[in-house]
Amino acid sequence: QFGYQAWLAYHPLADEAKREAANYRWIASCEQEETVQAAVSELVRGIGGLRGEAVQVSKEQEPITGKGIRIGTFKGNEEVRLLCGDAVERLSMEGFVIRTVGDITVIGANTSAGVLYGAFHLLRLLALGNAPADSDIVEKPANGLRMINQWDNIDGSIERGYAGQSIFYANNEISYDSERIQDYARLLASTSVNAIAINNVNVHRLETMFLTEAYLPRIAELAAILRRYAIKLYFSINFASPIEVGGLQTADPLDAEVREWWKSRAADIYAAIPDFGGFLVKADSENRPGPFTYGRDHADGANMLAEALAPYGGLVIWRCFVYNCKQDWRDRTTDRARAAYDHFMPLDGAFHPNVLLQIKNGPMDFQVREPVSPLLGAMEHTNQLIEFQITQEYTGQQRHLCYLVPQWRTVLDFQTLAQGAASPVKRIVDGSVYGRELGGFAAVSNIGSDANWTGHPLAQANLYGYGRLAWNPELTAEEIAREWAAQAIGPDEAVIDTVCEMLMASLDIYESYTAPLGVGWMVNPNHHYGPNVDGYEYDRWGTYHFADRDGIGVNRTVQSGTGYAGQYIGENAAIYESLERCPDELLLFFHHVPYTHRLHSGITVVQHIYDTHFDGAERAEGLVRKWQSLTGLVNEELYRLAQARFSEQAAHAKEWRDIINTYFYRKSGIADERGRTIY
Ligand code: BDP
Repeated sequence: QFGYQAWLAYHPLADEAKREAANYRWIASCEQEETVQAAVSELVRGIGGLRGEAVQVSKEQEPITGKGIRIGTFKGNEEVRLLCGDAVERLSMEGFVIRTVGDITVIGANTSAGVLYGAFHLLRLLALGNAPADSDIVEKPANGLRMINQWDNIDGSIERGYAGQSIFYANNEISYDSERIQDYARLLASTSVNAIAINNVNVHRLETMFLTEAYLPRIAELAAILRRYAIKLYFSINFASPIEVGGLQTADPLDAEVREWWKSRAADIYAAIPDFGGFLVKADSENRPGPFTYGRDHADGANMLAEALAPYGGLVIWRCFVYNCKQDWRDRTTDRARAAYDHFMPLDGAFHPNVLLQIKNGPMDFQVREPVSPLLGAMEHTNQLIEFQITQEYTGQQRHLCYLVPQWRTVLDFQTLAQGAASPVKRIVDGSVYGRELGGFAAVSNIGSDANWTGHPLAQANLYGYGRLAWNPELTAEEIAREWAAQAIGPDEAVIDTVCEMLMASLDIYESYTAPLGVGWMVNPNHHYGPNVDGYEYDRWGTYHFADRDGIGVNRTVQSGTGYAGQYIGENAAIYESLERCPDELLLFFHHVPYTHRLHSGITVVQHIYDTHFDGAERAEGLVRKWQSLTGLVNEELYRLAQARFSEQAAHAKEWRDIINTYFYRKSGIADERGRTIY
């Protein structure tokens, strides 16, 4: 079956020179430590697959001849340390060295995690045929925390999951196939992920009990599988646990009994899982309990938990997705886009050192196009994690192709102007702009029990790309696409070119036939799939386009709108505030304009809507033809699976086109300049 091995498929190398580069005869390691051993087994598996011949594992003492690998930590393997030379001095905790010394390639690191990353790095180079004959590589991750959030529920369902059921739970039990979890851990670790929160941020009744004896032993077993791959386990907690689990009268974060209760829960958890990562918390959001109930703020809530976890080195990851989901649009200060900043900016500096704020990439909710959250970069004295959504809730639900790495790159490269022009989002979240020790990436996973993990086989590229960017946000979307395609699909250059072209075009195609000019939200309520222009327009979720017969868009200016544009720093605020300067792709996010308003591109807003929707649907059809050109060139199952999705996408893109175009034609009464049929 195609896809289970994903980018760790290790297709045999056909090219003679590339095979020669992978021609290792032996691997030597003298450490029993489990993560070092995991690294050794990965090398055995990977090199064996690439060269189609088994590689021998050897103990350090044996005489070894021919080309081989020595691998280990500097502390545990003297030989490795010596071979790594002065690179040893330059390494961070998770970094690694790969060096060729004669016949030997040495992989060395300060920690076993670094050793594992080094092994995966070498394997990637070999699989891509990029391994230099003379390696002298020193790598370290840009971000300390590289986290995955599972939105899995204990009943086996996954909130916003599009690839089957949970691999962690079934029938209201923690229930899993250890091998599958291990393979997931391998996939994650190979891209650099080092943390995972194992349950949905919306914590239901049974998951609230995770911090009790009823569940901890089983969770500890999960943690043990993940630990081997250097991944720390976290779970999401329910802020009202003291009441729901502890039988207390209150969950008030300033109540002494409540604080004690959390401290003893932390003691229990760490007794079961000594390296437990910490808590992920969604509070006072979409009907979840939180500190507001007690008249306390989010720093009070987070700090209470932080105090309980601090003695063990645990972290509190506190989400900033806090807004009023029952708002009244007539009150302009309740603009949902403003909410995270309004709630959290005043608390800058109030959080304990082991708290990180997890901030969605945009101010709304993972739309195909949003501006960058103005909270990123605004809080000088607070640790920040950026949150992406790998699962394609609003971007085609893994039925449409939508390669998200280009979107993430745009976000990461955005200049916040926090400290002048050298403060892009990537430097904010890695902690370097404000000299913060903790920071990084979090993202909602897109996997499930489907044999190929992600449903749409090409959606694997998003999971892969996420981890790669978390390690190195300088990698381009194109490089990452090529890496994924070559490793997952195979080494045929023509195939790789076609697949990359499709991946690289996909975000723009999807944006074209869905929501125009940054307006977002034209989807069916609840499940969020398919076009529905007014789906959210007249309810209280705060997600509006304000289209009427005269115009469209949300006025978020300071001068006459909600004031949201003013949350940005300096020139950014000025650009978004100005109708003339605001970039086209975000125009309707910041301004309400007549349909006849001319964009920088020279065409009117309504004509832009028509053009992009015709064009997007056509290009979706083009994806079907592109994929057909790969008939017989890729694995049959892969071909069939993707083909079905591309056909569905093309059909649904037409539906999007027709519904959106018809809506705006009837609202505006303005005909398509090019005379195409709109009903
Ligand atoms: C939204 C999802 C919802 C999540 C929420 C969140 O629709 O299912 O619970 O985000 O991030 O995108 O908490």
